[in-house]
Amino acid sequence: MLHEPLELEGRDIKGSGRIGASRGPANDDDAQALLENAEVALRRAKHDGEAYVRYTPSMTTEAAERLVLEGQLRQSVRDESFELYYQPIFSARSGRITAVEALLRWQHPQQGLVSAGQIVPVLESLGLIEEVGAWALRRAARDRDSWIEQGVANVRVAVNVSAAQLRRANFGEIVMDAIGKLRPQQVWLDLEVTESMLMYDVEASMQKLNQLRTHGVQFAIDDFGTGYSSLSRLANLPINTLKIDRSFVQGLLDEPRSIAIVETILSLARSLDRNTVAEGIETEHQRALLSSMGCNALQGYLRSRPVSAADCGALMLSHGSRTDGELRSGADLGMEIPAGRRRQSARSH
Ligand code: G
Ligand code: MN
Repeated sequence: MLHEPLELEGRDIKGSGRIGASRGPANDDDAQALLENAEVALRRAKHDGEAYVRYTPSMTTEAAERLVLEGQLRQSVRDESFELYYQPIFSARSGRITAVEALLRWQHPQQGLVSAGQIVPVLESLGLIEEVGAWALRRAARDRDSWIEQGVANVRVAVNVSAAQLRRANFGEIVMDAIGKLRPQQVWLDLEVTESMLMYDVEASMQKLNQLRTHGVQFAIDDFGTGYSSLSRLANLPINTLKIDRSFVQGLLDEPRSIAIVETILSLARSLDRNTVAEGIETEHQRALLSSMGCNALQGYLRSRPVSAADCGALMLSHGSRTDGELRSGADLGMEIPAGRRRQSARSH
């Protein structure tokens, strides 16, 4: 009803509206309280994109908890008190660490380390994601710099980008500002975006990606297979890597559908000349299967959970990703690095 057009001076005027309702005396018998509750319901309706939401008392508790969380997050943005953890990505063939993915973590005052999945939506709704996103790029650049100083080889670092960041007209400048000052001659950054982000405004996205590509930035599509990429558009996008979503990897054993999807993605990647990374490898069986299917690289708990920057540096040094050793198969994972070439690692535990 709210969405029906209104006729005004011969023209159809389209309006929209949302309703938040609360009922007395069930919810409250005080008019003021009823109105406030209705407003809580209305805010929920707007947030969830619903036309009509009826108030329930749990909404007040949730709203209060959210307010506390928002305050804490805003404070953390001011203090830059977030952390980046890194999860290695391994070559399927050699076992060597080829890249690491930076993952945002937040130190919750009571709950300990909270992961990106829980805080990114809140940061997005508060309009803080761009600031935190830029911080993550600066931090990733700095962490990489210190790994290089410790003797790690020219490792690539993948950083996740959120839709709000990519939508900005000056996305390219924001990225270059954040990373440009550090070893600008080195090409090391992969930005992970999702299918839906790219399909939102394909023309604009393409321009932004191409602009950054001229500076050596590469792109990966995260959680690939879960969105609705148009194949013809995909072929035109300057994407280097498809990251096969964890859900398909987990379904490989008992869902024939997952095998079919993974095979399709791998053959698509081959014909478009893109790299592939399988996410969420947890078992040796999954690793062997994906390697034999021709997937280029693997990421997951089987080989390494996300670890701190210091631990990640140590991991790379101990796995032979060193600048002082040329790329030899003997330095691949699983084979010992000759003791003489071993360097004191910075690992703290
Ligand atoms: O959307 P994206 O692929 O960037 O998400 C990465 C998230 O997946 C991280 O929070 C990371 O902790 C989690 N993750 C990484 N490897 C595994 C894995 O092997 N199994 C599961 N269940 N989660 C993983
Ligand atoms: Mn990712």
